[in-house]
Amino acid sequence: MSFPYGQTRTRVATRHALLAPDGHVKSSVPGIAGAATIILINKAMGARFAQLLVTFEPGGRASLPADEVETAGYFETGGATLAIGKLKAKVQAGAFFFAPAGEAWSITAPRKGTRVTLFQKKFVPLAGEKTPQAIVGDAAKVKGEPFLGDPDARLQVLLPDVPAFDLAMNIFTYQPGATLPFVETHVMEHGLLMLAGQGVYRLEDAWYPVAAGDAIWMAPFCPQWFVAMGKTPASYLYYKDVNRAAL
Ligand code: UGY
Ligand code: MN
Repeated sequence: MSFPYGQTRTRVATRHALLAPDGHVKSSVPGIAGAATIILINKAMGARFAQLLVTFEPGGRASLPADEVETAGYFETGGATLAIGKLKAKVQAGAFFFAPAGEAWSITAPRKGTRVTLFQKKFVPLAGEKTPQAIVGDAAKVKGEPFLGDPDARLQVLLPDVPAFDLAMNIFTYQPGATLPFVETHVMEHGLLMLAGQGVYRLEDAWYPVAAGDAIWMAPFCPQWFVAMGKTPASYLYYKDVNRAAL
């Protein structure tokens, strides 16, 4: 949707941002071809990770080298062939993956309109822990657990919650009227994509109406809270950095 008179819901503040789809502009990203790629969040914004939204045309591909960057991805629509090192799989909407630092990965043969979110960061090794292994999974097979006891706010933890991983990728689904139980303020940074529904997101001292397609950046210690509104459940995919030393 575009708005007349130069209006938009997009807001980029120093320590948080809301990116509404009407403001998207494509970028050319090395390794990704035959696709519309939107860099939603990166270090130019103040973040320590990148969040990309990639919508493939038929014949498009992403082919990223083995380097110090790790990637967690989620297929929102469509399907493709995914290869991470020696691991190869045909995936569909709802699939997720983790490509560790040091392994090349690719997405090929995408169906038209295949939309993938990528979270990328430089891997921070942990003494005594091996670099995590490649993962391909299906979010539909990951049980949503009640968040802090609330069965109407369910969290699917897509990647293993173990010290070797320095990032998490989760899906949070709220029934209409359900909320984050309190205003969270934490050291972990978030990148978020609204997958379905709508609601209101509090970021620092501002309250934003949000809906499917919106992306949000929350810097470390950005106070945050969400309420799902409307008549259908709201859900979002999000990234957070985890499991590393405070100093
Ligand atoms: O994992 C989290 O910190 C999550 N509860 N935050 C959020 O949904 N904004
Ligand atoms: Mn949080």
